[in-house]
Amino acid sequence: MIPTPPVPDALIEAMLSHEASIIIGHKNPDADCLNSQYLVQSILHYFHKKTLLLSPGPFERQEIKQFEHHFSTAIPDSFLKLQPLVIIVDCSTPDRIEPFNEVIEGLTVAVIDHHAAGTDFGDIRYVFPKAFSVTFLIYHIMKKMKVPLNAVDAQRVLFGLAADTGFFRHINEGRSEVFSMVAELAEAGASPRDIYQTMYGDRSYQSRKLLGLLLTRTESNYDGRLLVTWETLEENDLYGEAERDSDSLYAQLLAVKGCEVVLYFRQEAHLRCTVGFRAGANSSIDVGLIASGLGGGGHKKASGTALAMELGKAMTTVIGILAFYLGS
Ligand SMILES: [Mn+2]
Repeated sequence: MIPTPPVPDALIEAMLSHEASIIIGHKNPDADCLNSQYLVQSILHYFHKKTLLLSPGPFERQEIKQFEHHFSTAIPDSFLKLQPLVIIVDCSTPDRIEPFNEVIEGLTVAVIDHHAAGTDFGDIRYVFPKAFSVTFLIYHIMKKMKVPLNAVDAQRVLFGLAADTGFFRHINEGRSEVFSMVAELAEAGASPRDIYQTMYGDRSYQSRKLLGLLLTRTESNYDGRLLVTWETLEENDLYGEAERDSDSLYAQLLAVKGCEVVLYFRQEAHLRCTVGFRAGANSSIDVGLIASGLGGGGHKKASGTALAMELGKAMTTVIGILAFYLGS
């Protein structure tokens, strides 16, 4: 196992000494981010503190739509007057919480995160890149603060862990601490089966058609070491975010023998493309580094960025950069 660093005393003191807290997650929230926000709220409610969940959204993806109504998009003046503590989760750079980064100026900021790259921002930091999810770190906070674990919170911790590990399949040997935690969560009432269904089930017929289309058009580069697929603006408009199942797409393409990196381009507007990067388990290529060089970010095996380019240009540019790592 890899030991988790102790929870900073300053974080606990700040949570207990502030009457109110604003809990912020990154834009384009995922399951780890949202569940982390809920868990921090649970801890603070246990201590009878006031909380505000804040998210830049959007909540278009199928698996998170249902949570949108819990999250505010602005901070009421009455709440700001309480001089709240700001707790930012799952976020490695302040621009990921725009437009809230300006509103919170002057307040004490705590950051709980597990990204390797990023900016050293915030007054109090509990950041451990080797944690598989932020919910994993928050469970440590709950234990340290002696907050009892109920079934709902156990499910949230497990959901974040499952989401950020591709349902545990990205975990290598020597990480028994994760499974010790899973045992405790299961004992407290968390259901891996229900989380699996939420993550991979309940998909529309259209989403399978889109997956088929993206697999069919995939192009192979550098002797099959790089696989590239894309979605045009028209397709992006037609299928929308709700039908997207990137995790399944990446899993299928990374399963190809010899494939080291998968790129998934999506044209979102005339001059805006997003690029998703995934690296295979045995690849030494750090796609987090490549994405951060392009103004994005993420992890060693999974990252993303957005480029102000049309699709063809974005593809040529990024494939060209990959030549440096894969080209012969
Ligand atoms: Mn995360």
